Amino acid sequence: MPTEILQTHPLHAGCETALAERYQVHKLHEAADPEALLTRLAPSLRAIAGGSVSATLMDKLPKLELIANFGVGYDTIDAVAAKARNIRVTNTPNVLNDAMAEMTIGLMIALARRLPQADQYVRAGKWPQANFGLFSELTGKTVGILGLGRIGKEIAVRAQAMKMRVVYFGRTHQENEPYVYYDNLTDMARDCDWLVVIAPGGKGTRGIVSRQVLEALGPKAYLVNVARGTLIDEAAMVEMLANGQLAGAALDVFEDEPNVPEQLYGLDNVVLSPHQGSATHQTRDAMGAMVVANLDAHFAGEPLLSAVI
Ligand code: 8YV
Repeated sequence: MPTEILQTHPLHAGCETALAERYQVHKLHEAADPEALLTRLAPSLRAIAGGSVSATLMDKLPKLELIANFGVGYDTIDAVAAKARNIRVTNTPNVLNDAMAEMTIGLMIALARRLPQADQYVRAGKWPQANFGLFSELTGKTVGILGLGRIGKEIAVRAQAMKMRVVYFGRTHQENEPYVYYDNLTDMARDCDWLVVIAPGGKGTRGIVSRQVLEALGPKAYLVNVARGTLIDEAAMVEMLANGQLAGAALDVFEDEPNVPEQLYGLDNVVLSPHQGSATHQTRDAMGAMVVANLDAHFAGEPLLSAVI
């Protein structure tokens, strides 16, 4: 009898195929009666693939040993509850660093040079009538990175390739990094032309990009969020973008995905993207492989590849 695992939401197709080859997979998101499924699985279910795991869900699955999250950010898993119940948690670090960094620089250029609008302009046949305009460039500007972790460092390298000056804010001063460190986010925002948000989500960072930070960033500066919507005071951000108190924003993540504040649709100084940071074939394949490898390691009694708990 193959080991029974639970999938909490749709996963990358290759990952689903590999899981189905090895395990008996139950899909919570497809269950006609999720509660009945959980009751039935309670005596046997040993692992979850995917995120969105609350303490309540854990309590319904007393034999749960492992949660293998598809993603580096595991803010949808109650990590404290998992630890208290001796449930291990794994994520998918490193394999998405390059895709995330590419996306970040892409969003920055798209925002600065108004690439979505340029495309629309040409398609609408407006080019013969007038020039599209002149815009700003990244070269020579200062970018402040909120969260100089694995992905933040890849963004920093690429920003330097764009001839930008890189500074950062985070919990710790990383002495070996060549970038200027700020121990105060508001101070950094005041000194930046761009603020890139790439710190983990969760309680510890909720609302860290507050109205005060956004005011310090100011009407000439641009905001990029490729982390989690929860890090930014979204209501303040929308209001300030609409009032010209921020120059613009490129947003891949939102507080209540897939719902986007409707006011953003009407703004010309934003670039919107549907949480695509890691969405490339090679990266999603690698993330899926890591989910499977963590499950396999666990059930083979081997060390987990990427345990966070
Ligand atoms: C998502 C991400 O996991 O890794 C993360 O933390 O946010 C993304 O890579 C991805 O959207 C999975 O659905």
